[in-house]
Amino acid sequence: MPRTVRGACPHDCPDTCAWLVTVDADGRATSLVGDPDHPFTHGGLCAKVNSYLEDRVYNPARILYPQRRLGGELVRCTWDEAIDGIAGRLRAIIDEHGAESVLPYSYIGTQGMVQGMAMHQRFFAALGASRLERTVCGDNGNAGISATNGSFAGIDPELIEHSRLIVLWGTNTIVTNLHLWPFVQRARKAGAKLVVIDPVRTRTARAADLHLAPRPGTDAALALGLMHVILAEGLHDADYVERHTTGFDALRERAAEYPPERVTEITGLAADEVVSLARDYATIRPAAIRTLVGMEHRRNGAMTYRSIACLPALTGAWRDRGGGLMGMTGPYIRAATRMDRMFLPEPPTRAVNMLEIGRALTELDPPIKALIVYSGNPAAQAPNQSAVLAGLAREDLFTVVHEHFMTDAVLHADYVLPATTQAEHLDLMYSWGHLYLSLNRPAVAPQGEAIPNSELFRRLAAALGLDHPALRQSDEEIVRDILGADITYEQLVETGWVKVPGAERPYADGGFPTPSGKCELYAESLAERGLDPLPAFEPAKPPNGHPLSLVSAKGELHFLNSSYSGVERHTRAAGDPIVEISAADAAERGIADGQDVIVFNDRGAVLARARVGDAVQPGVVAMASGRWASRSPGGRSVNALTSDGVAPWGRGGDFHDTWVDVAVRPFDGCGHAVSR
Ligand SMILES: Nc1nc2c(c(=O)[nH]1)N[C@H]1C(S)=C(S)[C@@H](COP(=O)(O)OP(=O)(O)OC[C@H]3O[C@@H](n4cnc5c(=O)[nH]c(N)nc54)[C@H](O)[C@@H]3O)O[C@H]1N2
Ligand SMILES: Nc1nc2c(c(=O)[nH]1)N[C@H]1C(S)=C(S)[C@@H](COP(=O)(O)OP(=O)(O)OC[C@H]3O[C@@H](n4cnc5c(=O)[nH]c(N)nc54)[C@H](O)[C@@H]3O)O[C@H]1N2
Ligand SMILES: [Mo]
Repeated sequence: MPRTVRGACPHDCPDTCAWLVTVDADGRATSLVGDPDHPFTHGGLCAKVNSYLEDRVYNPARILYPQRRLGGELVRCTWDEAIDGIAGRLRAIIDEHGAESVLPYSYIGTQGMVQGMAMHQRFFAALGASRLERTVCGDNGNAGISATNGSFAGIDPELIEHSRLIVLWGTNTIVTNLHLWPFVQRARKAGAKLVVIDPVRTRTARAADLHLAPRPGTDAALALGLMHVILAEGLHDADYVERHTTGFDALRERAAEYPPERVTEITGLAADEVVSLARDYATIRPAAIRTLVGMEHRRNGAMTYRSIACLPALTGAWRDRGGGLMGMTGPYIRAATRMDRMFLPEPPTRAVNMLEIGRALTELDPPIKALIVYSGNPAAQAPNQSAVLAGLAREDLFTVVHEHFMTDAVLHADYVLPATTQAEHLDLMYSWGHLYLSLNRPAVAPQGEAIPNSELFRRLAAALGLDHPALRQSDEEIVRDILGADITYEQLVETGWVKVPGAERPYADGGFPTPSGKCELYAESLAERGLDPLPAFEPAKPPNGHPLSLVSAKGELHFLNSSYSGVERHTRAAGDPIVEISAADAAERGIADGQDVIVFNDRGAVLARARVGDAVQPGVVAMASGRWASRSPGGRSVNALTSDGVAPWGRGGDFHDTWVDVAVRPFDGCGHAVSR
C-alpha cells in the first residue's frame, strides 16, 4: 500500500513550501508534490524543487558513502573509519594549536531547526572552536529595521492581498519569493498599484505597474526624498506621528535636506517620479512596503533599511490591515517556539565572519588548521572566491565536507561525508517568509550511508569524548523540546503545519518594542554607538578604479543560491552566464549583444555572454549569482569579483559594493589572467 508522508521544503527561501511524499510498498518515494491545502503555498513548488526526488534524493551524482583522501585520491571508507580518523586529526590539531584553530563553515543549506541549527551549534560550542559569524543574509537589513521599530517583525506577508499600494523595494518576488506573487496579483485584481524599486529591470520589475530604477545603493536618499515631499505637502499622519514616534522635528530638518532635485542627483530618478511616488505612498491605503535582502549587502545596508522603515510611521500606514512594512517573519516563529533551548551557551572564543572566509583561511594568525563544511558552499557563495579557493587548497588545512554533492568545497577535502536529504530525516521547519511552522517527517530510508547533520555531530561528539546531555538528544527529542505546550508534536504529525500567531496590525496603536516604546525616527541607541541617530543617506563604497557597479543578486529561477547549479538539468536550463549591460556602456566598449566578454576587477575575472539591453542603466551591470566555479567558463563564477568587506553596522556583507569593467574577449588588458 502506498502511503503519504508530510514534509516541507528545506531550502533557504521565504516560501518553505509544505509537501507530500508518496512512498510505495517497497519504501521508494514515487512522487513529491506541494500540499494543496497549505494556505501560503497552495500545492505549488517551483522550477528548482519540482523534481526534488530525481534531482536530489535519487540523483546518481549524489554522495552516498564516506570517503577519505589517500595519496591524493578520494577513496571509500566506513563510517567508523571516517569518524575515528576525523576525531583523531581534530584531537591532534587541538592538542597542538588549540580548539580555536578549528572552524565550522555552514549556512542554511537546510532550514530545519534540528538539522540546520541545533546540534552543530552544540558540538562546536562544546568543542570551543572559533565561532563563525553567520551574517550573510538578513543581518544588515534586520539591524536597520530594528533600530527604527525595535524589532524587524513586520506584518504577515499574506496581508499584502489587502494592500492597495504595494512597493516591492529591492526584492525580486517572482524569482525569490514566488508564492507571495499570487497574493500580490489578487491585490492588483482588486485595484492595487504595484511599484518595484530595483536598479535592475528584473522579471518582477517588468511585471509591475511602475518600475523605478535608482542607482545602486542610493535608496536611503530616495526614502528621505519621499519624506521630504510627504512633509512639505502635509501628507503625514500628524496624530500617529505625535503619539507613536520620537524625534519628528529632527527628522523634518533632515528630510528638508533632500528636496527632489537633490534626490535626482543622487539616485538618477526623475524629480516627478519621486514626487508622485511620495503622493501615492501617503494617500493610497493600505500601503505596504515589502523588503527582503536586495539592498542590504552594502556598507550602507543597515542605514538604508532603517531609513525606509521610518516611512510607514510617518504616514500612519501601520494603522491599516495590509499596511506597514513586511520583511522577515522569523520573530513570530521564535516567539511561538522555545528556540533558545536548541543552543548551548557560546564560549567567548575567536569569531570569524563568514564573509571573510577567504581571508580567514589565507591570512588569519594564528591560522585555521581544520575546517568543517556542511550546509553551505563557501566555494560558490562566499565573496572573493579566488581567496576562498586558495584557502581550501592549502596543504596544511584539514578539511571535512558533509554534503549531497561534489561541490567545489570538496575538491581538496580530506574527508567527504554523505548527508541525508529532506526526504530522509526528521526536522522542524522554521520560516522567514510566512507564519507557518512545519514538521518534516522522513519519507524514505537514508540512501546509501547518508546521515543527517545532527547524527554527524552526535557521532563526532562521542568520539571526541564531549559530554553534555544536549549532545545525545535524538532528533525527535529536540523537536519536542523546541515545541512548547501550545503546539504539540502530535498535532504537527497530524496536520504537517500550523500557523503561529502574528499581529494583523502590529503597530496600529504604537507599542513599538524600542527603548522609548515608539517608532524611533530619532534613535538615541544609534547616537550612543556613534552612528547617525537620524535616517541618513551614506554614499556607497566608491569605485576602485573600475567604473561599473556590479549587482550579483539571485536572478536565476533554476538555482537556489548554489544549490542546483551543480545539477545537470538546471545548469542546462540556466544556460551560459549572462552579464546585463546597457547599450551606452556596450557601445563605449565595442560590445555587441550576445558577444563573449570578460568581466573583471582587481580581485578576479569571469567570462560571460553580454546581453545588451534595458535591464540595467548606464553605469550598472548585473550577473546572477549561484554558479559553481568549476562549472563556469574560465573556472570562476561571479563571486570571484565581489567585495569581502563586513558592514560596520549589521556585520553582514558588502558584496554588492563591487565595481568592475567589461571587455570584449580575448582579453589582453592589464594582466587579469583567467585561471583556466
Ligand atoms: N530562485 C531563487 N530564489 C531564492 C534564492 C535563490 O538563490 N534563487 N535565494 C533565497 C535567499 S537565500 C534569499 S535571502 C532570498 C532573497 O530574496 P530577494 O531579496 O528578493 O533577492 P535578491 O536577488 O538578493 O535581491 C533582490 C533585488 O535587489 C536588487 N538590488 C540590489 N542592490 C539594490 C539596491 O541598492 N537598491 C535596490 N532598490 N535594489 C537593489 C537586485 O537587483 C535584486 O533584483 O531569495 C531566496 N529565494
Ligand atoms: N554574489 C552573491 N553572493 C551571495 C548572494 C548573492 O545574492 N550574491 N546571496 C547570499 C545569501 S542571501 C545567502 S543566504 C548565501 C547562501 O549561501 P549557502 O548557504 O552557502 O548556500 P548554498 O550555495 O545553497 O549551499 C548550501 C549547501 O548545503 C548543502 N546541503 C543542503 N542540505 C544539506 C544538509 O542537510 N546537510 C548538509 N551537510 N548539507 C546540505 C547543499 O547541497 C549546498 O551545497 O549566499 C550569499 N552569497
Ligand atoms: Mo539569503
